[in-house]
Order: sequence, then structure tokens, then C-alpha cells
Amino acid sequence: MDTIVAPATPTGGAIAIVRVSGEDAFHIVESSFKVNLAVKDGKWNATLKKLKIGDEVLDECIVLTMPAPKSYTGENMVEIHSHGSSFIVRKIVDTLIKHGARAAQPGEFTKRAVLNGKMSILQAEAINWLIRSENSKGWEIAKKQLEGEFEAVIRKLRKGIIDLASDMVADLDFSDQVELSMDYFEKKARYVLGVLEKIVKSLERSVVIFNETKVVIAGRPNAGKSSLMNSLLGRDRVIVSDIEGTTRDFVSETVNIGGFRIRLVDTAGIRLNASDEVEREGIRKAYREIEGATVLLLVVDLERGFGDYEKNVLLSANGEIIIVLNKSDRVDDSRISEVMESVTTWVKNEELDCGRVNFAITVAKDGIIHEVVDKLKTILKGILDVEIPVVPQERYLALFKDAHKRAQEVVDAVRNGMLDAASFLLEEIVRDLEFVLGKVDVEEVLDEVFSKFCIGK
Ligand SMILES: Nc1nc2c(ncn2[C@@H]2O[C@H](COP(=O)(O)OP(=O)(O)OP(=O)(O)O)[C@@H](O)[C@H]2O)c(=O)[nH]1
Ligand SMILES: [Mg+2]
Repeated sequence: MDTIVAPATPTGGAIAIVRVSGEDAFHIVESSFKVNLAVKDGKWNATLKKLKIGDEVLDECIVLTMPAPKSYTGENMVEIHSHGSSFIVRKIVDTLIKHGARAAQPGEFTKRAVLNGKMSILQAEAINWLIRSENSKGWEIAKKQLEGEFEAVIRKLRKGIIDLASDMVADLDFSDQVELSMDYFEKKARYVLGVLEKIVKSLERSVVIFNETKVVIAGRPNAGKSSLMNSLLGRDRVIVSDIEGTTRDFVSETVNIGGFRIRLVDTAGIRLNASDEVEREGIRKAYREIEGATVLLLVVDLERGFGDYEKNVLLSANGEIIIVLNKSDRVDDSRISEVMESVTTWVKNEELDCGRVNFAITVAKDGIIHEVVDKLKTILKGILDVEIPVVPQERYLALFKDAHKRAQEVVDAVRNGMLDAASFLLEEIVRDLEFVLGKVDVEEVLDEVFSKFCIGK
């Protein structure tokens, strides 16, 4: 394979590292800079060397040699630690290329590590997210996947499914000697469903942990959305007025709540009979924000109560919900109970997930919003509770949702005594898991995964 080279550090640091990997790595470095690396078989070696281009010393560098197979890629590798000048780095890379190395593609070092059996595809993906992790939870998830925890879950699940499918086939083939009951099959199928459910849930949370958490404020015009936004930000960011439809487009700001970086979005008031096109467009955008919210703050004006506006919004929400009962200074306690009661009754009738609906009583205009902040913190803490450590790699997201749906179909099929259909579905799930493990369509997986890496990794 070619010998590849790339800077592994961003510009602007005190030290820069250039990586070289490939069979000829040592030789190319030696001839490029007129040095003798004195590589010892099987041993890493770090020496301080004056790197020369022609007769001139370019820089004094630490040169680290790592002979195959004891290196990151599994090939002969050299790391050159120079001073962090972009000029020096460019000179080093250019000179190596002149002497036979090739510029590396994004992720090519890690791709080689996978191809040389130094790590699995799941570990390689974990590394990419480890680099991107910005908080302790993200770091923990990526590190655990790197250590193989997620892979172990998948392998165990795969084995369980294969055993179950073969029991089903045996039952179909030797039905006169049936020994296994339908209860047995249903119990096993439910186990598969349960694990996939945990994975899907963990993935959803992982997406939030590695990205910004979006908290969207919605509600009818004049409910006090912008007042709530300003109070949460601690400053007057959005115009507040008693004219309905004051906020026409959505306004968004980043805040830190309970250690979480949050994108807070104030939307245009949902008015079903919006008077003009500008406001209607604002409302369409508001609905898109509502659908994509991790947490929805639905502001209800206690004087006006819970009506069709609010119901429409709730039906569009996919995340957690806090019903913000605002303008509590204008009503008495019995009114508050009445509105809460009507929300609860409606939620029950619609069979919305009650666990997602919380209440907070506020006076947004005076900044009395601690109940919202407390509920928000509790919900965000819950999001941190990820049972299975899995990074939010795009190729898993849809795949595990599909697999989960299939597992539900397996349970249904077993209940209807259709073991042939169930075993067929189980085989499909096994194929999905093998795709995740990189056992099938390897090239396709590698290309997708490594195109998203940075150069030098
Ligand atoms: N009494 C009382 N008035 C409030 C409260 N919160 C907001 N208001 C008032 O209600 C009016 C509307 O407030 P906004 O925050 O602009 O409402 P909005 O939901 O953003 O309205 P649009 O942008 O038009 O959709 C303003 O006059 C606020 O001062 C509250 O808790 N109590
Ligand atoms: Mg507003």
C-alpha cells in the first residue's frame, strides 16, 4: 500500500504533528530530511532530530518511529513533532510527498487500522465521536463504544436471534415432536424487542448529547412566549408587546442551563387564521421547530385557557413537553387547577404519553419562571441517562429504528402462531446487525464512515 502523510493537528498550536504511515515510511522520512532513524524492530523509538531540507535545518523535531504491526494503523509509522508553524508543517508534508509519500484522505489512517485488524468498524466510529465529544457524557459514550461495550451488546443480541430463529425453524420442520411452547417463543421475541428498544432510545439521547439540545417555546399569540424567552436568557432579547403576532419569525439563542448547551427558540404565535402571508410563513416555520424540539415549552395564557391552538401544538410535538401556565398573577388558584385538569383530561383521551407532559406555573413578564427551569433541568438529566453506550452514527439511526419495527412484527407474528414469518423477519434483523458490525457490505460501510473523518486521523 502507498505510504500516506498528513498533519494530525490543527494549525495554531505550539507543537504540530505530521503522521506518516506505510511500508516505506521510515525510508521516506530518512531520505526526505537526511536523518538516520535507527529503527529497532518491534520497538517504538523517540529521538530529537534536526530535519534538513538540502543543507538547511528546517526545524528540530521529535521523531517517533513505530514499526509494524505495533502502530495505530498496523503499518510502519512515523510521527514528526515539529514547532506549530503552518510553514514548517507544509514544508515537512511537501518534502515527504516529493520523496514518495502521498497525501492521506480523510480518515485513511483509521481505515487502514480497520483493514489491518487493529480495530473494528464500531471502534473506528467511536474514535471519530470521541474527537468530537465536548462534554463528559459524550466522552463517556464514545469511550465505552471504543472499549467494545456496544459491540458486545450487538454480538450477544445477534447470537440470541440466531438461536431463536433456528429454534423456530426446527419447530416448523419437526412439528410432530414439538417441545417448545409459543410462550417460550414470545418471551424470546420480547427480549429481542426490548434490547432493540433500549438501543433506539439510547441513540435518540446520544444524538441530543452530541448535538445542541433544542428547546422550543410555542403557544398562541400574546401568551407570553417572548417574555419567557427573555426571562430564560436573563435579558431583553425579543420584543414583547400586547399586540398579537409580535414575533413573526422564530428567534433563537444559545444558553447554558444545568450544564447543557441549549438552543432556545421563540416561535411566532400560532394563529389559525393568520392575516397575512408573512405571519403564515412564520407559523409554518414554528411548526417545523415544534416537531424538531427536544423539549417543547407550550405557553398557555391562564386567562384564556387550554384550547384548540394548544391541542394542535401538542399533537405535533415529538419530544418532552412542559406546559407553561403563564400569567398566573392574573388568575386565582382554582383557575390554575381547572386549566391543569382540562389539559390532563385531554392528554388522557388522546392517549398521549403522560410521562412527557409536565406543568410549570409562571409569571413570565416578571421573571418568575423557576418551575420551568427546574423541570427543564430534570428532563435534561433524564436525557443523560443512556443505557447502552452508542455514538449517534448516521448509519445506525434509521437501521435500528427499522430493526425495532421488525422486532415488533416478530412478536405479533409469534402471537398469531406464524413462526415462518417470524423467523424470516429475525433473519432480516440479523443482517442489519451484521451490517452494523461491518460483516457485510464492508467497502460501502468503510467509505461512508471514513469520508466523515478529519484528515490525519
Ligand atoms: N400579567 C402578565 N402579563 C404577561 C405575562 N407574561 C407576558 N405578559 C404580557 O403579555 C403580553 C404579550 O407578551 P409576549 O411575551 O410578547 O407574548 P408572545 O407570546 O411572545 O406574543 P406573540 O409574539 O405576539 O405571539 C405583553 O404585554 C406581556 O407583558 C405574565 O406572566 N403576566
Ligand atoms: Mg413573541
